[in-house]
Amino acid sequence: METGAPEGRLENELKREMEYLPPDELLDFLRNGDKFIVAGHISPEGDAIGSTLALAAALRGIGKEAIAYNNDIVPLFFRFLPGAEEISHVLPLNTEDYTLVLVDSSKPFRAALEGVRFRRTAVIDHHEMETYGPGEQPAPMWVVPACPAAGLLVYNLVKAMDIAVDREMAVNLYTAISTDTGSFRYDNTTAGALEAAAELVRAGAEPALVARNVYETWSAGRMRLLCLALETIELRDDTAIMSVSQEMFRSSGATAEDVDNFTAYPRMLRDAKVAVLVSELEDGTLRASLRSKGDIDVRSVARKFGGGGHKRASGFRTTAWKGNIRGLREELLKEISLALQKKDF
Ligand SMILES: [Mn+2]
Repeated sequence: METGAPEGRLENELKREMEYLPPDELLDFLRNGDKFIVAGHISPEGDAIGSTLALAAALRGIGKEAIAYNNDIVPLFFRFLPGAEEISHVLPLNTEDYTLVLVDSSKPFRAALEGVRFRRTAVIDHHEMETYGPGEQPAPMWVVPACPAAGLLVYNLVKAMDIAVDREMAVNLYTAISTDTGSFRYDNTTAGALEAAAELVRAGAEPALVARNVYETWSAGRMRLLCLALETIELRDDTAIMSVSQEMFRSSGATAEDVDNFTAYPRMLRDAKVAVLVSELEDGTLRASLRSKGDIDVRSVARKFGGGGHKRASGFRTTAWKGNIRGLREELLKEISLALQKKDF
């Protein structure tokens, strides 16, 4: 009879919990600074925005100046987040007086901040380590690729700094963790993520309210776009691929951000081990999102096209197939099929 968690699993879980303890270097760094800009990656989603807002609020809570920044506008689904309207899209003139804290990303260009001079730069991220040129690496860096969400790191950071988690912070962090785990359904859903979520609910986050805002606020245009996109789904060699063209955006009246998370649909197919969404931007640039339901490493595929991300969630943009959705679909199916064969071997 099997009871409880297999030992190896428990050990891994404990190891993960340890990894969520912020390094002292980062704690000192934040305590000693006074002017911060907290920024997440471009095309921000729940984790990038929730983490940015919660950390900025936490720093303000201990008397620091903290600007929440993102290069891009906040997607409609995340405008309900407390403080979302305060996210700045312009930098102060004297950026060199400010310390940059990158969240949910670990290189300034991911936040469209390359070339901007800051006093120092710190990183809180859960993506794979990037590679850095000489003198390029930010410090301190707290990068935990096994962590389900940057929001979970920020939560542990806030706790380690003895900052009280108020309702607004709780909503931001709960949204960060729940969206990055696919509402606690994906492989990255750990006991630690669920425990943090429970504590955040106690602190005032309302799961139903968050879910309603994130998942049940579609425009009619977005629903029409989905109908068109569903028609393009093809399942081949364990990969389900879907695409959205500019023509489809035009005829449905949907906006570019309406395609966010459409990968959820091809991945619902029982036989899909990998789900892909190809979408066409206004200038013909193609964007691809790759999701893996198991052990297939889709990041290695994304890298071949100049992108990156996580093992089970990655993506890229390319101008090499300008407007040629069919061509990129075929190339992707070929590359993913190779990755799948390697795995099965
Ligand atoms: Mn994230």
